[in-house]
Amino acid sequence: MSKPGSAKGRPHTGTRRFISGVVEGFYGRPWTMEQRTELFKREQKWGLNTYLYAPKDDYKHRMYWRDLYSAEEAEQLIALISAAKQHDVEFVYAISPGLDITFSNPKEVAALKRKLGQVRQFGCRSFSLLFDDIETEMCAADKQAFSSFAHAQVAITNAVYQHLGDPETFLFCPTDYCAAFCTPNVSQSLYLHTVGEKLLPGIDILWTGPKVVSHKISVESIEEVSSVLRRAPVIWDNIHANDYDPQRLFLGPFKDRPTELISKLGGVLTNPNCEFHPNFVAIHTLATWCKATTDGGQRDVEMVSPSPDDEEQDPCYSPQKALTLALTDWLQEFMSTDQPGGPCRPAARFKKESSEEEPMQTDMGESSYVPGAGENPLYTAEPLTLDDLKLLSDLFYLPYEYGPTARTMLQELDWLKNHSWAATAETDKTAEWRSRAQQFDDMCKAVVQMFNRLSNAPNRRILYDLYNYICDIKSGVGLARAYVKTLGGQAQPSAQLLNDDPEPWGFRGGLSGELQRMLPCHGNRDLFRHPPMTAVYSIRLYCPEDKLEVQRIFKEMQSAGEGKVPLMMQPPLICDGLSAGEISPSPQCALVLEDEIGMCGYALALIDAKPAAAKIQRALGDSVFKDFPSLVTIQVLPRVTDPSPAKRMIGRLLSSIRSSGSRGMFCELRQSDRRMLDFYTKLGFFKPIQPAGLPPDIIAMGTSL
Ligand code: GDL
Repeated sequence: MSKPGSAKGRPHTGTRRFISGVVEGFYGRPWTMEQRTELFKREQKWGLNTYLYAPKDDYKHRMYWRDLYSAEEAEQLIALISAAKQHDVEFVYAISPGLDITFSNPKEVAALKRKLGQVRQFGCRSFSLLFDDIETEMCAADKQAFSSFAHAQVAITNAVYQHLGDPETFLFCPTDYCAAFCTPNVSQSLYLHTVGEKLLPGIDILWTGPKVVSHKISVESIEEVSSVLRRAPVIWDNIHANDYDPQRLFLGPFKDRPTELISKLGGVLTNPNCEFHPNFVAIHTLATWCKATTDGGQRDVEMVSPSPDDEEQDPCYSPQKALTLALTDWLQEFMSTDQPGGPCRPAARFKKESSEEEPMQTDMGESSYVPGAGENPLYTAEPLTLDDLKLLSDLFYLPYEYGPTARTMLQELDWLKNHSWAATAETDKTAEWRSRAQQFDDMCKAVVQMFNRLSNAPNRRILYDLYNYICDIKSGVGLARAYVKTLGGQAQPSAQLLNDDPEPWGFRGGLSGELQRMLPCHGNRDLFRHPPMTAVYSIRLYCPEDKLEVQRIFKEMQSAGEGKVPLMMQPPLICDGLSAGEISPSPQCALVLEDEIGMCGYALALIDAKPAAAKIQRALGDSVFKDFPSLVTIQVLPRVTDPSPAKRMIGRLLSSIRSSGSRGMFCELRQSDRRMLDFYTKLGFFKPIQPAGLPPDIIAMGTSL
């Protein structure tokens, strides 16, 4: 496989050029012609060789795919295709006819050929047919003509490919374009097998990896799909795509794709953020990745031995180093003003010692305003720094990962919240609480400073693309900061955000946010609490030999949860006897959870909880046992970051208890046990109950069966 770089064609035999670059393939406002031309310049500079034109919401690419381009549009496309050529970038024109094409109608095939023929006249030599995100059910006419959807797509693709004279680059995007879409799986997918077998060998196939937005793409997964497709796929990478969530932007490095893949793929095209300018990092780091070689060949930058933070070290590519390189170049871009839309107000001036630039002034001939004695000094903006950009990237990192500073902020806020009892009362933890609160405040301040410096950067185009996101994060951080101040007993005006009648920025997210907060699973996928699951868990029935391990987990969790009041001074819970092995769980009502290390959790239940309550002299009213005769307890070690195994255990116990004829089940929790309180609350079906006879620090939650 030759290295990326040249835009010469892809010979069908011998060494094929590695396709590298960008696919404009997202939903939403397409990029402008000017931005695309800027992209070609960058691609050339960074050694990327391809641009795939596939903007989902461009009328004539998808919805009105049959319509030919008008003279004016033609002029623009001709200019664009020629700009790509000038910059040694291969322009691939994609069309998405799948929304309404009738594959079996020759007129439709003719329309497709006519449209692509027109684009060929514009100077384009490389094409692509995309069948992603469409209905998989064929119309009656097509069902008669083709034995499957794959057969229909392949027939039309092969016909168009041959009509265009077997172009050297021709890409096909299947409807099942990631492993998650394959039934029953990649190796047994009839659809993929048909595509692999019938699609002409000169046609490349696009693939997004295990998922639409793939966290990691492994060598094994590519080997598997390559053998089904009978060719190396070209990755359409959605790692930086943000068209599915208006609050997210991805400024982290290209990551979690081993460079060993380079020799196993036909290429990689990134489908990045909808906003053009923030894609600097996405594209720059992809270019660095593409330059990595495993054969010890020439490298522009030393990419070996990444920092110890890198979980999986790639001998040829360090995401952290690639990120620093990208941000260093991006900083220059922020500082450039040689374009319309640059700063034009005196407010955008910089402190003299830190910038060579003349203050921008458009007051045409008028002398600058100089404040007199006792008047307000002029606003001076500090210049943006590399650290600001590092922080920005950390806050808007990758879909499955926050950057290091963002992670620290989340951890610290979580700790401050969970130890808020130490904030005001004088305990041995109070000094630590205050110092950590101060550090948290400093981190929040750095975000505000970064915001200020960014909003004064000379390059306004980049700023405007980032603006909504940085405002949003500044506001979110402001709320957290106010909250910590409130916990620490410092009455700050900003804490008003948290009162009963907050401003609209105190409750964010609109209707969509509102709906999400109402769902019992809200927060289940928080990256902070539940990073993507990589461990495999198994749940099995408890047996008497498990007693010691269950006791161990119980003790471990008890000491982890120790708060202000030592445990022995707290009233016991009815379920403690179950966990401690003093009471046996009811048959079929006990489960244990295991991972590759060993037992990591359990869920135990009693169909009739009355005797256990009597054992600890808990005098609950009879009415409680009438509505909720059964009792459950669950513990899961902190290393289990995914909430689903615990939920599954509860689900299984609920059905066992329901089938025993019980009317309801309850659990007891200590008020200080926020973790379990949160767990039961998020399940959605346990509600607080207040039976008479419950000690003050204990909460009971119940569910009817
Ligand atoms: C998709 C779409 C793409 C979109 C992306 C992220 C492919 C092949 N198609 O499924 O247009 O931008 O998800 O939302 O990825």
